[in-house]
Amino acid sequence: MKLKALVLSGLIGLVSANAMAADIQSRMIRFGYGLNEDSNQGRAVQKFAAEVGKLSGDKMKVRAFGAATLGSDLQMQQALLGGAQEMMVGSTATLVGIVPEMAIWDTPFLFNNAEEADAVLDGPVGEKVMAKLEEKGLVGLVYWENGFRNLTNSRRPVTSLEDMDGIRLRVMQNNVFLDSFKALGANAVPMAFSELFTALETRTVDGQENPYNTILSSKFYEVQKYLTVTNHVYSPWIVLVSKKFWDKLSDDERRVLEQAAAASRDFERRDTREEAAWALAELKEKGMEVNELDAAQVDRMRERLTEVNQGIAKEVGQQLWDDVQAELQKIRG
Ligand code: TF8
Repeated sequence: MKLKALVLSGLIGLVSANAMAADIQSRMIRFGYGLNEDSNQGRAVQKFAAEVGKLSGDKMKVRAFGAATLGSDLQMQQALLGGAQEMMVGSTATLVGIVPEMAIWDTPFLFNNAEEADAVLDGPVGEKVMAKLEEKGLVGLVYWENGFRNLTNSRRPVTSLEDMDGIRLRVMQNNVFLDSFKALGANAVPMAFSELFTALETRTVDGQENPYNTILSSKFYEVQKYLTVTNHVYSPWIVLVSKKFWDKLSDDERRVLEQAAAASRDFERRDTREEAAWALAELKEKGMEVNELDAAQVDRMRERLTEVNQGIAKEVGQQLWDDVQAELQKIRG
C-alpha cells in the first residue's frame, strides 16, 4: 500500500476501528419523547442519535419519535417496562408511580440555580435516586434540563397569591405538584402533557406551568395571555432505557449508549440555557404579558409551599431528604 493510502485508511480506521473491533450488533432503538421535534428536547434526541451512530459505526440506529407519537410519558414508561419500546426521555415527575423517590426533585424551590441542580443530579444522591429504577425494570442514563418552571394562564395577570384563587391549572400527574398548587389556591388538574395544548385552547383549563423553552416550542403563547415569572421549581428530564432491552446488550453496546447519553446531556444543558436566555423576550414579542412577582409575594409563595415538604420527606424517606439537604449545604459552602 502507498503511504497516502495507508494514512487515509488509518484515518477512516480511527472513526470506526473501535466500533468494528467491539462487540456491537445491529440494533434498532425506538426513542420516544413528548415535545415537538423543534424543541430543546427534540434537538438533544437528535444529538443522542448522531452520537450513537458515530460510536457504533452506524450499527446501532436510533429512530426518534417526537410529539408523543409513541404516547404520553406514562404510556411510554409502560412500553419500556414491557419491552415494546427501547428508550424515552421524560420528566422525573411523571416517574413517581414507579420510583417514589423521584419526588425529591419536585420539592419547590429546591435548587437556587442550574449549577446547584447539575451538582446534585450528577452527584452521588442523583445517582442513588437514578439507580432505584433498575429494580423496577428501567435503566436511567442521564438527567437533562427541563428547567425552572413558570406560570401561564388565560384568565388574568397573576401578581399575588390571591390571583391564583380558583384558576384551573393543569399540573403533571404527580402528587407534589397537585398539592403544591392546591396550597397556592389554584384548582389543580392532573393531565398528560400530550393533552395540554388542546385543553388550553378549549379552555378546559386556564393555565399551566413549564419552562420558557417549552412555552415557546409548544406554542402555548397562542392560547395563553399571561406569564408570571415564578421559577417555583426546577424540573429535570431523565433519559431511560427499557431494562428488558438493556439486558440483551453487550458491555460495548451499553458503553455506546452511556457515552452518547453523556454527550447529549452536555449538549442539551448548553442548548437549553442558551434558549432560555432569549425565550422570555420572544414570548413577549409573541404578545404575552409578563409579570414579575415582588419579593414579598415570592416569600409568601415559598412559605405556603413549605407545607408540602413534610409530605415529600415522607414519600421519599427522611434519609434521602436529609442527604439532598446535606449535599446542598456542601455546595453552598
Ligand atoms: C410537563 C413536562 C413536560 C415533559 C415532556 C413531555 O409539563 O414539563 O415537559 O413531561 O417530556 O409535562
